[in-house]
Amino acid sequence: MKDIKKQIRRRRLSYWSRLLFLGLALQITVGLAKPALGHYPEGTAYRAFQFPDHLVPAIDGDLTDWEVVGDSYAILTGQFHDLISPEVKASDSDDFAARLMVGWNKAENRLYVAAQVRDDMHQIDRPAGSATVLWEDDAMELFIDADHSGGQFANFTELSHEERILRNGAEANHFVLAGPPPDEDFFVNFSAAAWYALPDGPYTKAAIEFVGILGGKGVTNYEVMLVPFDRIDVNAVFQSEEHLLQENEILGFNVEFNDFDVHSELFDAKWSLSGQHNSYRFSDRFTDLILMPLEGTFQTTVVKLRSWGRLKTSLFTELYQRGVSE
Ligand SMILES: [Ca+2]
Ligand SMILES: [Ca+2]
Ligand SMILES: [Ca+2]
Ligand SMILES: [Ca+2]
Repeated sequence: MKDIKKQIRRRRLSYWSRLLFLGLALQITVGLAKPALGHYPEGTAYRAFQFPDHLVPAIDGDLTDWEVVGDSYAILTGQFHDLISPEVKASDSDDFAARLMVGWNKAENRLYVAAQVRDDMHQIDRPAGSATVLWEDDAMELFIDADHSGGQFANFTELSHEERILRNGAEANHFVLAGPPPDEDFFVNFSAAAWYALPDGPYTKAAIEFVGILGGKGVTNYEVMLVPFDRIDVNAVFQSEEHLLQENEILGFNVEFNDFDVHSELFDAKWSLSGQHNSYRFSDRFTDLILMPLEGTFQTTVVKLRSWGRLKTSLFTELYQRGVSE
């Protein structure tokens, strides 16, 4: 931007030309502002299926309740980018294959995420009591920036311990799931708010189902429910700001699958939906998630119910008015 302004001054353009340039400069500024809020890959927005109230999934690791979500909503292996070997093009293989789905429900104000991962070596080898290194095993990392504010949200190494506790995970969230675990921990939230990291709580729920041989071939199901927040207070829910989900709204969102195979602490791959590094620190590095309206089939049911409701209301009004006038 500075260079553009210098050029404008140097050329001593006429009044109208200057106006034209200012207009262009404004457009460029607006254009540049978008990626800062997280739009990776550019021009891509993933879709979240709106669950009708009677079909919201149970968080139990069994994904049959996601069969209602059409294939067009599925995010597949080819849409992920390996942050370790970016030259490798993703496609289903014995080494790694994923199917990710995102959903939401308006009445309950909840986001739902489900993933199925096939892996040639499902590696969970951390010792018991080491939940802080959950991500060093085959894991799903989940990132949400509900109000799409962007910016740094974690890993404030330059701040004091007290400030870090307050700011870590306040404006965006980073969850990790890995299992089956050697202890009771398979779900952590790096926001450090204990109330927002419960595997069976009112604001978060999580489950993992693994079928296969630990250290060998296997299929892992991940299932998560989250009530979204614009701001998390580490101490209390009532001091936090819940985010109200709306149709067609765009949220900051990202998923990374960690694949450790032969080497315990060396990534074989780190599959990222946004394809950007440092998602654990900056929510600008997330991708976009659009909350879709109810699919047509379900809309008909709702419209029918509403029409019946209206019919009942008008019937009642008619009877009431008749009763009053008689
Ligand atoms: Ca389920
Ligand atoms: Ca693998
Ligand atoms: Ca935010
Ligand atoms: Ca693996």
